[in-house]
Amino acid sequence: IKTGPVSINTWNFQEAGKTAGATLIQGGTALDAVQRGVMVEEANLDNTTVGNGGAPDREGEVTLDACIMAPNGNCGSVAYLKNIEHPVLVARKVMEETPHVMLVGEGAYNFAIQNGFKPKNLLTEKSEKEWRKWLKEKDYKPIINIENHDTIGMLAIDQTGDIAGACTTSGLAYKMQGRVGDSPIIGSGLFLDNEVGGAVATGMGEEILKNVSSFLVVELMRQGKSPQESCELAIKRIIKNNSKYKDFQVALLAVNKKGEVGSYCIHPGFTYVVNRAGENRNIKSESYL
Ligand code: SD4
Repeated sequence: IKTGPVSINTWNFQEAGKTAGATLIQGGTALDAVQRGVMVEEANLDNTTVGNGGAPDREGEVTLDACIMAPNGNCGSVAYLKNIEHPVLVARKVMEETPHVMLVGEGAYNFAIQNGFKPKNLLTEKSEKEWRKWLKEKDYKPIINIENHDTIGMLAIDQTGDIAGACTTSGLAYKMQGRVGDSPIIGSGLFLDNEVGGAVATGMGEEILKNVSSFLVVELMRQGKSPQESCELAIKRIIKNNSKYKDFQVALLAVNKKGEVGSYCIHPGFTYVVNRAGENRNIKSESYL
């Protein structure tokens, strides 16, 4: 295992990994690296699970969840945020410029506008068409590795050895109005401790929330388990707690302060990107099934 700067991110987001890696190589902070990395996917119209172009809820509204966590344990989060392309930037502002950790809905939106963010319609023609098609049957059944797919969670360790993380999503397609998933919840979609390492989650948010999975992974690493073992144990906890585990996907991804990386998921199909010294590698996660 090489020490030195490293970034990891969920799914096959190569550009995000490269952006974070480039920031780290230039001596940027882990916090800037994860912010810039996940912003690539927030702006990517082809990614229908994050930011602009995200699939809407069942009322046809795109609502975004995001959070960011700094090496000193500070964090910021937004949930149920509409019409703002880069929720991670708003989350960072919540962290740095308010006495709070989390702002939601109208309050988060008003805060963003007061801070100079410009409103933007995030529903693309393509997503609207898909939604109208869905309205005919209204069958709410997230498809493994498809509708649960493509939330970006990212962790980075910079040249000084500090770790930071971010997570951003539009959540599950055709979710109920007002639904918030795991992604903006510190401890569920993301958690880190600068003495130990960090973890991010993707997949069925409800199951991740019920098991506080990212926190669990970090606490297992604190007890001396490797990132790989920790992700496996945390996935097995989800499986133990829900006999219907074959019906949903959850994937966990972690890095410790030595730069060792691990990942585990329920169903095969989850991959992640590791960027070391500016070089991306896409890795297939091991799975329970
Ligand atoms: C959620 N965990 O809102 C997110 C969905 C996800 O890739 O990970 N999509 O439940």
